[in-house]
Amino acid sequence: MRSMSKLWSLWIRVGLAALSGLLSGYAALAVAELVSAAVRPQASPVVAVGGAAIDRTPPAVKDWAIRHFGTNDKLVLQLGILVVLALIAMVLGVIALRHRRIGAAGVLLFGVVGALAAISRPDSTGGTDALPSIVGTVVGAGLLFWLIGRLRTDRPTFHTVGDDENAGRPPAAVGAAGDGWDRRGFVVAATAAAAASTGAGWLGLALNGSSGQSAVASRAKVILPRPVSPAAPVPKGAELHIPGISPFFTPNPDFYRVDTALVVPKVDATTWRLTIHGKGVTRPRTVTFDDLIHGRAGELIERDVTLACVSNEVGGPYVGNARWIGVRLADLLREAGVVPPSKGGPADQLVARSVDGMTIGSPVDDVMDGRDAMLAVGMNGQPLPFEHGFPVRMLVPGLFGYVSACKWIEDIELTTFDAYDSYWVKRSWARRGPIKTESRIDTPKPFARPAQGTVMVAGVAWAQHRGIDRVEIRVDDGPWQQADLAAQDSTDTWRQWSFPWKAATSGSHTLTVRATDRTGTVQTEQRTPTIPDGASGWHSVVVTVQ
Ligand SMILES: Nc1nc2c(c(=O)[nH]1)N[C@H]1C(S)=C(S)[C@@H](COP(=O)(O)O)O[C@H]1N2
Ligand SMILES: [Mo]
Repeated sequence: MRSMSKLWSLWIRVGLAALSGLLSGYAALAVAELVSAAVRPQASPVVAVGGAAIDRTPPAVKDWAIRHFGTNDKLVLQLGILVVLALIAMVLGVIALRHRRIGAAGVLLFGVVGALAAISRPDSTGGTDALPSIVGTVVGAGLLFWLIGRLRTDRPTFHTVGDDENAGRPPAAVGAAGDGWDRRGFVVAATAAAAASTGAGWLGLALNGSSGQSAVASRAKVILPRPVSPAAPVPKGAELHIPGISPFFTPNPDFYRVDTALVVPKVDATTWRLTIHGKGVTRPRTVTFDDLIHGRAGELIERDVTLACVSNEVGGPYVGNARWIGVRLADLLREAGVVPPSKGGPADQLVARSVDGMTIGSPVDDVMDGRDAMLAVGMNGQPLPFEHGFPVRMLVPGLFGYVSACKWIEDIELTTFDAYDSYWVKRSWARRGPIKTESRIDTPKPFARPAQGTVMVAGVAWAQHRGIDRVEIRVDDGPWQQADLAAQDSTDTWRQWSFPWKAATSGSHTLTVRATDRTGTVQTEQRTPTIPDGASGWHSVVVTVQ
């Protein structure tokens, strides 16, 4: 009986050791969060390690994550990191029961990992980025050392289970249920640590959440300029009023978001600068937000442009249309002395860099060929939302976002494709990413059960900078039939279409759509994955007519 209760007591101590590990990890992260509020939110270990993980994620996995979790991919990543940390912390706690120093050193090791991740992030501001991880894990290791100390018995009963050492000792020395470990001390220390950590973590989160106040204030003060070259009014009939179809303009809150930023950069427009330099830049220049807004950096234009992501699956949601205001990028480049390669210039690649270290490379010829490439400051009548690149982002109609649409831009370097691979290109996406001719059925939804009669099939088609010429629908294996096209706004925007389908026979039917662009290219049936240069294939929807 006695050895039974001893075994029981051992298990309790092992459980409490695991709990000690968990509490130490919690304290470490909470303190790190608080310290990161004093340094910068991006230096918090989960953000730094998460960012490093994103950069090292194989392209196929990244694409899978975007596909399955959408914009929640980052939340899922952070939760995953926390679960792994919790498990490791518990293991370290149990190890510490036997080897207190090793357990505590294990916690410190994680501090080193977090610190290294933080200082090696592309947007790191230096050694102070290591502080949250270091201070946090020093506190965590100290706490583990202390808590495990309470769990220790005078003698290492841990490995003497079986040889009944306590036999003959007075009950007081053994303890009512334990083997002489400091129960009261443990409970008090553990409770105090949990409470203090919660306080520190909460304060850290609150401070980080309210960081970037100057950026928020600077955005509130932005008055969008009146464009010298306004967008043509949207033609009558460009917007169909069909339930379930994507609206012609995607409202800002609904606009898809794809980026690698775990913490959305909050950039103060009043201190923002953009530098243009590199090969063939005879007049390197730094411009301010005021320069852009007041037209000193180039003509202010307003244009409707549809943006699409290379990670968008056939039929997927990562495409949106907005009315943008910005400075014509070609003006700025010409002022800086840039000559496109087709006219003999030395640089064929423009590399945009963001404040968070993203690099996006666009062909100089595309940017300067007369299309409305711009440094955008306004989106659908608002200053850019922080998520979409405030204060300034790049846009090049006709190119996927990963090779054109740098958000939070702060640097433009002229170079060559031979000399430099940008972020996504290093991760096996193609150097050049022109948008493919695509179409999508928005309504009916897959597995809808429409009644017999006329079913309105409708959606959008896009082939930016070429324009959409025709959209066709096929029911089951029937002939291709022309859909009705909404009026074309510009060749840089998507085009809505509709097709009143006479659904005569009940049962399951497959609706398939394909578009033809104005160069005569028909959307290919051939299915390709998103990697390396965007998905292709026809979108189809299966419905059951009642
Ligand atoms: N700084 C930065 N800019 C970025 C990205 C990013 O990860 N970081 N992602 C690019 C990609 S892949 C796309 S598709 C577009 C998406 O822009 P949106 O989030 O405003 O829709 O932004 C581009 N610009
Ligand atoms: Mo993208």
